[in-house]
Amino acid sequence: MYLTEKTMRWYGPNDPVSLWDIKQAGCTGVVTALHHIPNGQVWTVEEINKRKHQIDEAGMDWTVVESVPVHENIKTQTGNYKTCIENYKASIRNLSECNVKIVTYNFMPVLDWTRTDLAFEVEDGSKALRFERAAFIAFDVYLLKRPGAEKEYSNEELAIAKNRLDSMTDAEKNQLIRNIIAGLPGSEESFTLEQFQSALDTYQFVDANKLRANLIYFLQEIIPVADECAVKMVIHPDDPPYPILGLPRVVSTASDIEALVQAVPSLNNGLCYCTGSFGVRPDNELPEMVKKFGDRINFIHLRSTTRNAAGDFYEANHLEGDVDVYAVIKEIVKVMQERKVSIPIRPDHGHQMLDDLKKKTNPGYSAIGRLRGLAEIRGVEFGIARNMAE
Ligand code: DNO
Repeated sequence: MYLTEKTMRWYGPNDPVSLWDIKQAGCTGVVTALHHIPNGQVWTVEEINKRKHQIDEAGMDWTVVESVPVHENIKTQTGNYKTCIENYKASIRNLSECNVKIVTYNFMPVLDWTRTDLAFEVEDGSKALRFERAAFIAFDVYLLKRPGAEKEYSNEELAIAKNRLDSMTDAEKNQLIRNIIAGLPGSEESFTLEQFQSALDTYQFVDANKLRANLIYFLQEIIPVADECAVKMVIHPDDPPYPILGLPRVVSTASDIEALVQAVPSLNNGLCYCTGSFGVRPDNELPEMVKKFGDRINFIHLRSTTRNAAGDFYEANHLEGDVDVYAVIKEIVKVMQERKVSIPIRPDHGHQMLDDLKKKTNPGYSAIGRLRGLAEIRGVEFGIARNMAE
């Protein structure tokens, strides 16, 4: 019986959650990255091994890299992008040499994942991450004042956003700005408002077609290297899974993934299947996507969101919300038996709860909420797998 390999994300030696915490949560694998190496530069064998030894000492494996970030110049194909791609290839080769064989990345312009509220109190008193559309529009139109932004929203939406803005104190406005542009954990970029607008401007001539072409070019360059050294590259979907701030996004739906597979069919051109990101779109059929891309799903982020008609969503408990986690896990268990592999999984995010409410934690990545998520996921998977086997 093949079960998923249980992992948790670790932000390295400065993470308030220790490797021993992760081990006690029942993980055998760790997901981490060399966040201290600037985006675009080579990860050397020496630096990779240093990190690997820290994880070995806690009796776990460095199962997945999340992420080797893709430099903005690669996404826009400007400046030294060719050098950045060569450096990326060198990092893949070096990781392989150290036997780290699964590499996550994303191709979201400028921003990685985006939320407006990092401490949204849910009814049990725990805190969740939330994306509130009115606050986001208020940021875009009235705080950032992005040229032309108001044309992208309806009059009704603008009126709601203006009301929302007027309800905020200055401190709340500043917090909203920081939440969006100061970089959530794991995103490699952080901006001031001026820098942020200039970063957006670099996409003036990059529409969705161009971004997709640039992504395919990148894949055509790096996947042959991944093939040569048996590294599985897994792309993380856009979060949220639609264009924001006038920026194109091209990894949001099954047909987006299909286009990448068509262009570069190697199975090492794979997917980090993130139910929390894909699940924000009601038109993404999550269990179907596992069936469709099962042969190239090589890393799983499991979490659920609750969305509403206004376009807001918050991160629900792992077995609640709009994602049918049971149905997803069932398909994953089937895929693993067919492929005869254990796919690494991590509980993606978790509520800040219990003792963690008193601590300074990385938003989404406190220990206890993820422990709860992992325990629930593990139980569901175990039940499904045993049932299938009997
Ligand atoms: C957020 C994460 C993302 C993810 C990157 C992958 O919690 O899932 O930041 O790590 O998009 O490159």
